[in-house]
Amino acid sequence: MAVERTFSMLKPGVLQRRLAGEIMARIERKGLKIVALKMMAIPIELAETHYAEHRGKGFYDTLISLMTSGPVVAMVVEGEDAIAQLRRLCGATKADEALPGTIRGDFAMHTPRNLIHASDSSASAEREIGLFFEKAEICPWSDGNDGWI
Ligand code: FUP
Repeated sequence: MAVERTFSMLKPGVLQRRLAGEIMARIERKGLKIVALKMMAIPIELAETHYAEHRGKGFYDTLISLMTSGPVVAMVVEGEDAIAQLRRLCGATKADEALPGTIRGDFAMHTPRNLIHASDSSASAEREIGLFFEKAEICPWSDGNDGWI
């Protein structure tokens, strides 16, 4: 399996619910590596660019207003098959379809408040990492644990 980088973001509400540590712990325990991390308030233009594919849909205005309603935690996550692995950890987009054991399945009651974003393809990952991080903000590291994980 190829080592990939993916973009992830803990949405507004996660810090307020004191769930950031719990969610990041799940990502770490899986064996994925956090190689960039920052807390930020997203300007509306960035939220609109990030979610441009959804412009015009019924949930778009709510989505943009929720995404700009408080700070997010943005991350670059690295690992073998990281894009699909992280999507599986997150669970289905819709809160009533996300299975128990997944982040959304365990903590989200309502789809607009589904807690976490994770890129859905390598093209999205590359685009989204570029939107949120400068190259110098990505900090690759090695722990010699690869054989154990
Ligand atoms: P995902 O890739 O799982 O984050 O899902 P999408 O890109 O399809 O949707 C982005 C966000 O829009 C979701 F995380 C939540 C919100 N959304 C809704 O509120 N209602 C919908 O029917 C679909 C998505």
